[in-house]
Amino acid sequence: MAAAAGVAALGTTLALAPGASAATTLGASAAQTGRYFGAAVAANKLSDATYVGILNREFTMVTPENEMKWDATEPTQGQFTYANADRIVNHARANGMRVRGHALAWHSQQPGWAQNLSGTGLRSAMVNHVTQVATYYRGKIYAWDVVNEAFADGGTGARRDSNLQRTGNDWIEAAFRAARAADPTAKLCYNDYNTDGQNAKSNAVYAMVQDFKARGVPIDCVGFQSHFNSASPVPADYQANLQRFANLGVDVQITELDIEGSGSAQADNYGRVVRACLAVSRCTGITVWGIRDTDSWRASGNPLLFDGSGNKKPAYTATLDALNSGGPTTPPTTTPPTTTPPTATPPTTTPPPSTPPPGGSALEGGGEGPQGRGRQAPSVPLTVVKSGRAPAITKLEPAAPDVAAGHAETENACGADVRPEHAPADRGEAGTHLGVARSARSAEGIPAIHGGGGSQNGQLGAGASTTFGFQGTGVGPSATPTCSAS
Ligand code: 9MR
Repeated sequence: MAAAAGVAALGTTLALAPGASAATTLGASAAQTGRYFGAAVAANKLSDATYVGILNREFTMVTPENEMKWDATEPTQGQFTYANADRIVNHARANGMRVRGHALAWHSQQPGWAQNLSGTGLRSAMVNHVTQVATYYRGKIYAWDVVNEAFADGGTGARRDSNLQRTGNDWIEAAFRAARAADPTAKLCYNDYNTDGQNAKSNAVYAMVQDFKARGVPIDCVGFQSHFNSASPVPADYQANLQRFANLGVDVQITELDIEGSGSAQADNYGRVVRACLAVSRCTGITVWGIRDTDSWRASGNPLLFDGSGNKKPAYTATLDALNSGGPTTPPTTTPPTTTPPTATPPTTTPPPSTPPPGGSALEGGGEGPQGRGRQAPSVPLTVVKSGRAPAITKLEPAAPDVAAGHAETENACGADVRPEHAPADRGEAGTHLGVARSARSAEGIPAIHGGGGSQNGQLGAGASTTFGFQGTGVGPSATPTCSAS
């Protein structure tokens, strides 16, 4: 059987050495715990120097506030416009930030033509929309809010009535399956509000996620919007609620955080939210819904971390302090979907049948992807291209030992997206997943390696081509993780 390895060095700038001073930006501080800190961004503010200065300095994740919604990306049925969304995505990527996609299927902000559809016409339009947008951004999105706000408020635990819901109760899973097929590299999230504590609505979402996991409907994460004010305060059981979802085997993310108020009361609430996320190992990051108070959808409540002039508020300081108090010892231990480098280059030639590679050399190639900026958790895709008339790949795994002695912590995953041979990557054909993740963590500087799961393993047929890579998030001086296939 064949084996080949890609080798990556984890970033060295993330370590908070004993005695080192605390991180001074939200993104750098969150990265020390293996998490991101993001902001909702509006394309029309990317020409505002103050806004962009704060964005580039503080944040490691970006969510387009409106630019990826259905009305923005498909204003006329079948005609897609990505100019404003692209401005945000390109800005984020050029500055070392990742992107949360928001949102593929939602009852609100639909274009007029979709509002006028129903039944199978609307269902197929929705699935096509999900497929087209997720395919267009394939490889560029950390996580998609695949479905947004599909449950009703109040005590019923029912689905929200909407044109999408009236196409059939399975519309949510249809959206998730279409998203997975279009972009196997993105985490797929369900996102909602008033689900931040345990209540009838969050119980209903919980039951849906549990059902999806049981039936193999692809879902990787749940987003908790976390729009708080005096009428809707941070729930006492906020952390417990995040944890119970995480216990279902999904990541949890705080996706649209804002808290109305001022001074120390507002600051205390921000601190509580941050500490709750840090206490849940699968809480992978926090996004605030805007940068300055004046950028907020509810500006009159002054709910954000910077005032209208771009000055840091007490809420900012409380957030940074809470992030820094998390220290570098509590990384999320996630099992992400498989990761495929967007720049993967399938082989263009196949050896003639008369010259199959001898038994042990079915994999070849290699390369190193972008390191990202030091303040961001490094994501280091490597590619190894399998070519020729090779034996089937049925297993991928990180080769042990993959943690250098003395590392505080690391987390990694090997992944491959297997497409039918000759299927152009840019058309986004879906295929089988091959993937395995392994996390390792050391409390006393002695690496402990836990075996990866095989639940996402698929099979690559003889003669087919694929790429596979390594993604790591960690803190430490160096590492030489490898992916191997057999
Ligand atoms: O912040 C967004 C605002 O600019 C839009 O006008 C509004 C339209 O519905 O959507 C706001 O963002 C919402 C997000 O997409 C979903 N969760 C609630 C957010 C605040 O309304």
